Amino acid sequence: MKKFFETFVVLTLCFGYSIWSTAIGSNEPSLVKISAKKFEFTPKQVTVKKGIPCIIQLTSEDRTHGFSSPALNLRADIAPGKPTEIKFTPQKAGDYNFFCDVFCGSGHEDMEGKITVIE
Ligand SMILES: [Cu+2]
Repeated sequence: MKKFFETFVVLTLCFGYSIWSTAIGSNEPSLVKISAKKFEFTPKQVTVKKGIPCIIQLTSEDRTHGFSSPALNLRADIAPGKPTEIKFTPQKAGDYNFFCDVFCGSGHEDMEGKITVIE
């Protein structure tokens, strides 16, 4: 009977802890920083987790750029000296392209990157 009780206590603690840590973990959005300059994004590739809220913090090192990912329904202007945040929760695993949609000079067309959403 004592053994049973001990097992019960241990299981309750483990189970309780896993629920608690899951709840804490999912409340905290992951922060992804992307910086833009002529004519590239740094980093060019970021990975986020499906179902976990995510904040993309965009900064520009030179002039106004754009950030657009139509497949994820994300779009923002990135003005220099003013970080822009986009909050979203990825719903589906996959690769999603993003690009600059504010013409910033010759080379603008190559300004792109990829968001990878993993399960
Ligand atoms: Cu551009």
